[in-house]
Amino acid sequence: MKTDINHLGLVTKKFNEFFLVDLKNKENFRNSQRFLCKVKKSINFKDQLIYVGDEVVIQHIDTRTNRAVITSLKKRKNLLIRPSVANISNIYIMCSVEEPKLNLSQVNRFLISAESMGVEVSLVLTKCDLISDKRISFLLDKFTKWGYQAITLNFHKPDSFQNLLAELKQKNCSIFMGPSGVGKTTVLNMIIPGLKNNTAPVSNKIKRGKNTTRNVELFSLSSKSYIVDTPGFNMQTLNVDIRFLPNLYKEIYKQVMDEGIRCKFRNCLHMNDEGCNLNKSFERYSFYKEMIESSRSHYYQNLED
Ligand SMILES: Nc1nc2c(ncn2[C@@H]2O[C@H](COP(=O)(O)OP(=O)(O)OP(=O)(O)O)[C@@H](O)[C@H]2O)c(=O)[nH]1
Ligand SMILES: [Mg+2]
Ligand SMILES: [Zn+2]
Repeated sequence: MKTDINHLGLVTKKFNEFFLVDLKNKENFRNSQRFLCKVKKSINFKDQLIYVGDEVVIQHIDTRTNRAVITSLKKRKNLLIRPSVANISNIYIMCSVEEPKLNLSQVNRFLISAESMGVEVSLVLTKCDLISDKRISFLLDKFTKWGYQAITLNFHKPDSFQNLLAELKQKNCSIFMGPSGVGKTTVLNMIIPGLKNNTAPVSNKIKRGKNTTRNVELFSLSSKSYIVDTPGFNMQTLNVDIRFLPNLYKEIYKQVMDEGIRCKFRNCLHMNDEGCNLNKSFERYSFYKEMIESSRSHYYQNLED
């Protein structure tokens, strides 16, 4: 059966010039709900590319071959870059407590980069079976001070995964991000019935992940909530305007917004003591300083180029 009616779809996967698109209203097509699509040739999307997470209109649905054509792109709420995903409502930064080892500076960079997207950010600590309860409490305490109630996951405690699933179902479109080998795909396999995506042990010698997941892919958790698995990657240089950096740190944001501290200069970067009223005795201040310094040198580098 072929139909020419417009249907709203969601891009779940992208490869070369093809897109996998799920129908948003599934009632009309009982069996085939996912279509392999190309973009209609005559359409000019003003040079916009289409990404996983985008809402699109599809036409010419062929239920025999499960093919269709994308005829327009809906306005998107936001676009994450590296990896490119559209319309994200929540970012879950995933880090393992061991294998690979927890690297605080890296956790911080992931968090700040996520915060710069302006969506809700959560921190997940995986592989908690590999450390003692005492160490877990220590880490939870640390991240509370950073401004995050970390979620802890443990292979051997299925409840921890079910709690996360319940939370994800309250959200719209969440994304799992973090280094390779921390267990992003493992979590998905635990919470989505029937899903058996490839996972791989971290390498023995250097305890690094093997970049098992190669593509960005979106999975449906319910009719309203989705989750995106991404390939693991290590953070590259942060691409955030230096003026926005202070407020991406919850410890600073809290002092400025809730406690109303004011510095002498309105755009104070809280680096020098002269006229600065920020209380700098919080753990991440050293990371903050480093970030400002390297952003500054990038900024001046770009001016020279
Ligand atoms: N001990 C322990 N191992 C875990 C846990 N969760 C995942 N692993 C193991 O960690 C390894 C890596 O897991 P993956 O799910 O492939 O990691 P990933 O984050 O998807 O990695 P990339 O796709 O490479 O980005 C696998 O061997 C998992 O079995 C856990 O809670 N405890
Ligand atoms: Mg993976
Ligand atoms: Zn200041």
